[in-house]
Amino acid sequence: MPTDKLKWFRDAKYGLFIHWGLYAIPGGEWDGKFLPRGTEWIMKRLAIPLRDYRLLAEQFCPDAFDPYFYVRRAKQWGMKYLVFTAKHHDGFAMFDTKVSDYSVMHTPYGRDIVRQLADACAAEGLTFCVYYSQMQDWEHPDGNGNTLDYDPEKQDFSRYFYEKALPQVRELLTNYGRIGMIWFDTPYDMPIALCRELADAVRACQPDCLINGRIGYGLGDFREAADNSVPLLSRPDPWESPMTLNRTWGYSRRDDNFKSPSVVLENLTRVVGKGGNLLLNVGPDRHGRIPERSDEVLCEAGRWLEKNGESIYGTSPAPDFPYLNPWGETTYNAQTLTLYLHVKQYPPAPYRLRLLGLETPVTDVRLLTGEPLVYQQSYDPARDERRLYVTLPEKCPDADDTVVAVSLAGEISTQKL
Ligand code: JFZ
Repeated sequence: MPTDKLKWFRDAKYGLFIHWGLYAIPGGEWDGKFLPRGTEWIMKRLAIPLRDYRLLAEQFCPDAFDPYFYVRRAKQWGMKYLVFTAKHHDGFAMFDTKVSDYSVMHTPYGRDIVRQLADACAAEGLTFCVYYSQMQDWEHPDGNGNTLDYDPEKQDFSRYFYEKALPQVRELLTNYGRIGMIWFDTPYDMPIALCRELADAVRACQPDCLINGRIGYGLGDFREAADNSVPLLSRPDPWESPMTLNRTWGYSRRDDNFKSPSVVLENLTRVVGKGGNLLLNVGPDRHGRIPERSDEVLCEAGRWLEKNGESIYGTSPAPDFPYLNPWGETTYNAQTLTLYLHVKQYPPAPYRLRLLGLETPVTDVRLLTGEPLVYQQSYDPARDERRLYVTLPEKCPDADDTVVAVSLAGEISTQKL
């Protein structure tokens, strides 16, 4: 069955997104102007002509880039796959491509970044995936998006598609070993026939390579949520939420609005509880260094995952409960019949947690660390209300997220309001 190829993705839960390209060099600043978010869009947003922007290639020489550092950190942070921007909207290839000179091979650095990351992932056992901007390309005369240097009236999108996008996608899927997923983006109004041709090319090269939802028209293998967004309801089919730690995907010299470890974990448990994966982004600087604050935040979240991973990996979509829980989120393991309560807002004395609407009988409640907890499950027939009360220890065990494991007597079911 073709659905099997999604298994690694379903189990992964947490991935590392890396936006890195020429835009890391200006880092959001150009000629005294500053871009507060989305620094990878600097060429377009600050209307930089291609002849000026492409000079950045002459400066590309990341002296601190170490693919093994990225890959080992991703593992330490608890992530199971890595998605790297092989080519973003600016059109610059971070890999060795035969169809264009606009690539990392024509920089002082001169070495294939995708190759090094692919090899490091293979050696370290992390699933390697590539991001490829299939529609927007601000370098090719016929790519979408560059209306400053090129006249849209004279553009022939299919020429760009057959000359650059399609052959580059084939290169990526042919020359770098197993690719777990290809991450397309901003399909806009790309003709559906070309989207189909692109998907067919991917499948012909690597039938098991997943295609994300942003190829458009539902041609992907799973759905991509809107950027930095968490759906309200649980979904049974696999999906992914791309998010960034601050307010930009590419490196920014000034943006230090980093999420705290506890907010990262809140997003992770929310997304995972609803059946999705969190794809969390870092933007390395011109040297290839990951911003220090990103590293700190992800290391702390990683330490939490090392202790509490059971409540994340291997879980299934948690059912929707009839009420929002003021204390936090829930995740669920359908194999072990365990419901995990992620307590972010620790209740004040008498340290009692309430969960409404759980129908399944509970057989045991304990902290993930093993400590048994006193609980009480009741049904009020007059109100048709099911309640579970759990008494937590007086001292909060983990301020970021204390996990309570609730063992159930059977498959979970919840009340609907
Ligand atoms: C796109 C890119 O333009 C951006 O630079 C970055 O790579 C990001 C991951 O993806 O931006 C989007 C795409 C989709 C939405 C928002 C921003 N969306 O659906 O809300």
